[in-house]
Amino acid sequence: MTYPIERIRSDFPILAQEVNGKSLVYLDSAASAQKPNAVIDAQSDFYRQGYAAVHRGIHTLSAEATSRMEDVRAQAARFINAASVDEIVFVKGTTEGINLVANSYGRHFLQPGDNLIITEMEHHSNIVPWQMLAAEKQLDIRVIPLLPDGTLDESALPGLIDQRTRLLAVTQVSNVLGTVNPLDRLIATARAANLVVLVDGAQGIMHQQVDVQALDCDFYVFSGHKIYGPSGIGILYGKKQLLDQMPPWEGGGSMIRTVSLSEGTTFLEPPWRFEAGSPNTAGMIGLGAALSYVEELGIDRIHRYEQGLMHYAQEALLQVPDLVVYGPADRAGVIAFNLGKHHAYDVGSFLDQYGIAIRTGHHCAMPLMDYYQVPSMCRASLALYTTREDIDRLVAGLLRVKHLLG
Ligand code: 7TS
Repeated sequence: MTYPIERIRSDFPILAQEVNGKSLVYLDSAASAQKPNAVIDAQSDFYRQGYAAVHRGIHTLSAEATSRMEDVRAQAARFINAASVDEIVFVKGTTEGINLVANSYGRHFLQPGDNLIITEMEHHSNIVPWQMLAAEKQLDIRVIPLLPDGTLDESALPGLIDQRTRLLAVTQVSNVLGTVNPLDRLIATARAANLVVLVDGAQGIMHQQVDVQALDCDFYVFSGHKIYGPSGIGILYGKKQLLDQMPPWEGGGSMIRTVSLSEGTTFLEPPWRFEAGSPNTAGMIGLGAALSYVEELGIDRIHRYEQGLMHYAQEALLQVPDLVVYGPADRAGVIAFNLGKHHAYDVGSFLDQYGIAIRTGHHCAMPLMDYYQVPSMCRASLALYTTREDIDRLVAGLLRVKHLLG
């Protein structure tokens, strides 16, 4: 069956607009993806017809909103093949999910003198929470280094692990290089040493099938807004036996069993123990619609389409003189580059004038910029609605910038 790109594009109303007098070429989906009507409508219908506070209500709208929230939890569990719906915690996004693990699991189970392992390609949100924890608990952070081709030096991992290593936190896909990390091998090595493994799925979830049981990771985190859902909602998957042992991170309503001023508080079981306060219910409903949208199209089909497009982009970009592309040939979703010695901001600003939206800067991966010894990079990212015409416009835009700037 051919990939229904025209129909797909018509599902995303924003793509039809002009920016700076040119039809929009949106190549910034890795930062945040656009939303299909199904997501926009699910949220606005909820606000128009179904909105009420969850958990606390006896009235019909409240009970229905609660059951819709729990339906999305079950849907998310199926989407990543979690063993149980109780393993799905609603969070604001990847950043909050990682902070939850660092503050709950990390603070409770890691002891001064312990160490944990990250990689040189992590997004700041999979670095900074661990640095904050390390400072508080006197932990050592060890780093799997990059190789010049933008892959991880896997061979370094066994040498980083010792008796005091407790945890490995690694991204599934680099948000800058598009490197798809060999999670199966990294996790096998970590498992053999009894490490707990957290996978940052922010750039992985939308490009390929994820099966947390097959991966055998302990935690997997992703953001709704990168998989065509709303911002402000995400999922933390945690293995039940770990979540069960973890103390709450934030306290408040909806996460307690009893509260007594004299005897203190008892907490609900996971996942609710980790969901203090009134949640982003509309966001959850939008996320459910987004996961349904992706499921209906088929993640394997999306994967094949995007892979074909990526090959096309890699070939097409060869036409641009002095373009330096970072990262391995085998990549998912993103392609980072610099145009000669020109600053990425200059290149991005020119492209914006032509209606082409890319991301420029350090991409919240300053250690990776340090590795390549550049202050910034340009990054184009692909999504299920990206076309060859978008790539052609990018190439033509870059050729024009090159002509103008020299
Ligand atoms: N991890 C990775 C690998 C990411 O790419 C991002 C966001 C995050 C974590 C944080 O996700 P959040 O939803 O909690 O913000 N990445 C990007 C990006 O590449 N450009 O803008 C945001």
